Amino acid sequence: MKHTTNTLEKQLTGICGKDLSLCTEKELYTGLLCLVQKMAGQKESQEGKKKLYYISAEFLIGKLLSNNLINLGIYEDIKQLLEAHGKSLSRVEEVEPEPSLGNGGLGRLAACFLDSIATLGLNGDGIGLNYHFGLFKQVFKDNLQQETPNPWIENTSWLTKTDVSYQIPFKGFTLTSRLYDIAVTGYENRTNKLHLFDVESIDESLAGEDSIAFDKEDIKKNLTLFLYPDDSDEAGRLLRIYQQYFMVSNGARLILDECMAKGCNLYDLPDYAVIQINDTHPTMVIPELIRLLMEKGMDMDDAIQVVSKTCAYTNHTILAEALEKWPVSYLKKCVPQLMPIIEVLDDKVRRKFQDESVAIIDRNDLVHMAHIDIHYGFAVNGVAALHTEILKNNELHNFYQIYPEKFSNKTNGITFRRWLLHCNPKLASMITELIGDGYKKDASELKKLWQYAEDETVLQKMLEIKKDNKLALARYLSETQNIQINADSIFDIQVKRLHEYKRQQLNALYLIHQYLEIQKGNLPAAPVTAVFGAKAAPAYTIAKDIIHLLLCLQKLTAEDPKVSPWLRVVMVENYNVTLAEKLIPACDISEQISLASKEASGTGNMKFMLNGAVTLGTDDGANVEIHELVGDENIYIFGESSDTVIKRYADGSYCSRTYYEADPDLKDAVDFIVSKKMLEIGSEEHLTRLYHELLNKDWFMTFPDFKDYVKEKNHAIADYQDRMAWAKKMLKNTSEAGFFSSDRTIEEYNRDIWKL
Ligand code: 26Q
Repeated sequence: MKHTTNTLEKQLTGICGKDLSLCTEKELYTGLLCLVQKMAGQKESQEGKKKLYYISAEFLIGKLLSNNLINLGIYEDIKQLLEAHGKSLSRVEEVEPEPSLGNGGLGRLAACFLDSIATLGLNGDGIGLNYHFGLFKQVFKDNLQQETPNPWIENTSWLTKTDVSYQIPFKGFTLTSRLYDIAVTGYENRTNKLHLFDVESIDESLAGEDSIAFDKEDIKKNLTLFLYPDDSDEAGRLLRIYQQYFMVSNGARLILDECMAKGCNLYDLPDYAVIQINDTHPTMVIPELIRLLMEKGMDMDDAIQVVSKTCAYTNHTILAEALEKWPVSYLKKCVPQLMPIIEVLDDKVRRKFQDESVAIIDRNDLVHMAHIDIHYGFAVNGVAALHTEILKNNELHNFYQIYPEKFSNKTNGITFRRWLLHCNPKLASMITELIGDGYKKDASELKKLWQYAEDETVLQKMLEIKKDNKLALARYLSETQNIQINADSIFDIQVKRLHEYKRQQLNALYLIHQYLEIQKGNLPAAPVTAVFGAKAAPAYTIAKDIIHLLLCLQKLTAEDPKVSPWLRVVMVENYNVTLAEKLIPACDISEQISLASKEASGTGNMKFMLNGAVTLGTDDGANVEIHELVGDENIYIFGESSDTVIKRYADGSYCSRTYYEADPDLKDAVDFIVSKKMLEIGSEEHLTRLYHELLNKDWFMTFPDFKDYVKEKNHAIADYQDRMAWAKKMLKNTSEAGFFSSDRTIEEYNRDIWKL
C-alpha cells in the first residue's frame, strides 16, 4: 500500500494536533515517532513456527526515525511534506536522542543483523537490557577524556511498555522485571521486535548529573543503569554478573512462554526456537534454560540435550583477556542456583574428554564461559575468514578437533539501509541512476557499477559527491564542536573504540613523524586532515593516555603556522553512530591498522569501503576479504602478516627497543612524545607513561610496522593527486562492497545455523 503525502499529512496533523507549520521540531519528532510506531505495528507478523532469538548485551541501534521512515518507504514523502510546511526533516532528526545501548562493533553488528532479519522477512527478535544511561558520554577537558552519564529515555520514546514481567531470583532477594519493546522495521517487509528488559525498581537518581559514579551494591536500583559498569573492583564485577543473569533469565522465560503458547511441549523446543549467543556475555542462558526446564519437570539429561540443540555461539575476539572467566565464588554470591548445573556440565566434559584445556571449571575455580557455549551449543562461528581460521588453528584448536562439524565462518556485514541509503543519499541516488535500484534488495548488483570504470563523467560525479560530503562534515564539526577543517585536504579517518590492538598510537607516531618532516621543510604530497574518534573504557589507563596524546597533537598542529596548512590532527568528541553517519561518507582514506591477527573482523572498514573510501590497513580481519575483492591496486596494505605475529607471540622474542634503536625516524617520533614542546601542551604523567609503555613493552607491536606504514601511507597520499585514478579506486571499492551487506551474512546464518 503506497501512502500518499495527503493521507500522511492528515495522520501526522491529527497526531500533532495542529498545522505542521506551527509545530516545533520536537513536536514533529514525537508526532513522527507515533506515526511510525503505528505503521510499524501494522506490519508485525506471527508467521513462522520457529523463531530466532538474538541475545546480546549490546544493541547499538543509533537514531531510529530516518531509518524507520526509509524502511517503511515514506522517507521522501515525509521530507517533502515537511518542506511544504517550511520544515526540514534533518532538523527534526537532530532532536532525536541517540540510544546508547552499545559500545562498538559487536553492538552495532547486532543492530545491523536485526535490520536484515526483518528485511529478509525472517521470524527473529532481539533480547537485551534497557540501560538507562548506557555507555557514557565522552567530554574532553584539559586534553583528557571525562565520562558523564548519557540519559536517552524521554517521556515519548521508541520504547513500548508491555505486560510482560517476571520474578528473577538472586541470592537473598528477587527482582521484578518489566519488558519494553522497540519495533524493528524491515526494508519494505515485516516488523520484528527488540525486547529490552528493565528492573521495575530502577532508580536513575543513583547516578549524579555529571559523573558516572554510583552505588554499585544497590542492585535493586542500579542493575540497568549502565552498560559495562567499571569492573576494576569486585562490586563492579558482581554487578556485571547480576546484569548478565537478569538478561538471560528474563530472555529464557520469554522464549519458553512464547514457544509454549505456540504449542511447544518443551522436548521439541529446538523446532520452535534457536538462540544466537552474541559473544560470551549471555552464556548463562544455557544453564538457566536447563534449570527452568528442570523446574518444569524435565529430567536433567533431557534438558541438557534440548538446550544443546537450541543454542549457537558467535565468537568476536581472540584477545585472551576478553574471554570471560567468572570465579565460582562470584557466581555463588549472586546466582547460586546455577552452580549445581554448571558443575554437572563440567563433570560430563571432564569424564568424556579428560583434557584440562577444554574443561568448564578450571583448576583455579574459574568458569570459562566460552567453553560452556562450545560444548553445549550446536554451532560456533567466527566473524571473518581469517578470524575463523585462527580460532580453528590456534585459540580453539582443541575444541575444533573434538567438534569440527560445529565450526563455521560467517563474515560480518552491515545494513546498506543505514550505511548507504540514509548516510549518503547523494551516492545512493547516483548509483540508482546508473544501475537501477535492484541493489537495494540485492547488494551484489553493485558490481554493475564497474562498467563505468573508464567513464570520466561518472568518476567526476563520485569526486563531487565526496567533496559535498566533506564540506557537510566540515560545516557540522564547525557548528557542533568548534573544529575548523579544510575540505580540500585529504580526510584520513580512524574511528573505532580506543584499544591498543587497534593501534591509534601507530597512527599518532606517523603524525608526529610527518610533523617533524614538515618542520624540516619536507612537505607532503598533499595537505592531510587526520581525524580520530574513539572512547576509552573508563579504567583503561593507557587508552586514555593515547587519547591525551591525540588531543595534544590536535593543539600542536592547529597552532603551528608552518604545519597547519599541511597537517591537522582532529579528535571528535563523543564518537557515536550519529557522528559515524557523517564521518564515513566524507572519508578519503580509511585507517584499519590493527595488529594482524587481533581484529576479529571490523565492520567500520566495510562502511568506509561502501562509501568510496580507500583502505589503508593490515591484512587482518575482514580487511583480508576486502583486499581479495578489490585487488592490490585499490587498497594500501602494509605490515607483518598474522602468521609472523602469532609466531612472535609464541616465541616471546619481541623487543621494541631493538626497533627503536635501529630506526632514527621511529626514535625521533617516540622521543617527541616526551619532548619539551609536548610537555608544554600536555601532562607529564600521561605522556611519560605512554612513552615508557611503548619503549619497554609495545605489546601490540607498532614498531615493527612503523616503516612500512609510513611508506604505504605516503604512497596513498601521493596517489590521491591523480584524481581520476583515485576516483577509479573509489568506484572499485563501492562496486565490490555488496558482499558485505548484512543481508548476505544473515542469509548464511539462516542457511547453515538457524534454518527458519
Ligand atoms: C569482557 C569482559 C569484561 C568486560 C567487558 C568485556 C567485553 C565487552 C565488550 C568484551 C568485548 C566487548 C566487545 C567486543 C567487540 O565489540 N568486538 C568486535 O566485534 C565486531 C563484530 O563482530 C568485530 O567486527 C570486531 O573486530 C570486534 O572487535
